[in-house]
Amino acid sequence: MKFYYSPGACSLGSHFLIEEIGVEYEGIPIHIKNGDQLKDAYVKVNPKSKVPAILRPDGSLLTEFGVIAHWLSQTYAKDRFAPDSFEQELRIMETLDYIVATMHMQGFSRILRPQKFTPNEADLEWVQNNGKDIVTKATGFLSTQLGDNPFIMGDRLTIADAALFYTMFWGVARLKLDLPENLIAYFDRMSSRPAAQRAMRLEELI
Ligand SMILES: N[C@@H](CCC(=O)N[C@@H](CS)C(=O)NCC(=O)O)C(=O)O
Repeated sequence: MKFYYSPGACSLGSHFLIEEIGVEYEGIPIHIKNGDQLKDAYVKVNPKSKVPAILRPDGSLLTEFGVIAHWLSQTYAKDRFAPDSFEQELRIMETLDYIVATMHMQGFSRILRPQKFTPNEADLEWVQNNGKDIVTKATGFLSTQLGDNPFIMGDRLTIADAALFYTMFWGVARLKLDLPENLIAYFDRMSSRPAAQRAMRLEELI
């Protein structure tokens, strides 16, 4: 299995999950800061020009964070990640999708890449503030959901934690946003897990 990632990008959440599950893989860095995702060599692999992507043992490519996480967990660690019920499965997907589609794509993207949302230099700060508002609302909601639990879905690790881990890597470690205390403590706990330490070390983030 080949795993395509960019150091510190959302693929960090997939990297964490792969390490947590303990499956064998070859990690291939695609440096977004150098535009590697747009170069022919990678476009041939993934025409979407995005990370994460996984070239599976059968030679087929899988993309999209949530789909990759679902495939990894159900293929390599089914017992550990099996939801207790259909309702719980829905809630895990609901949380993961909110983190990726709203908090990451709508919120953090505006903070980290404001130039993608406006051609006007004068609007960049407005776009970033708009992104901060989206992240503030999302983290407020997720902080309430987390409460005093160790993980976002309660007392066990799920694929939604892989999504919350990479977004909190941005919010806590990289941007040092003013976030709810339980989410900061959550990031500290998650990032000290051996799998997170391995993933961050391989991406040269620590
Ligand atoms: N919907 C995709 C989004 C992936 C995505 O936006 N990845 C970013 C890195 S965090 C990327 O590859 N950006 C490169 C670019 O936009 O040129 C997913 O869920 O995997």
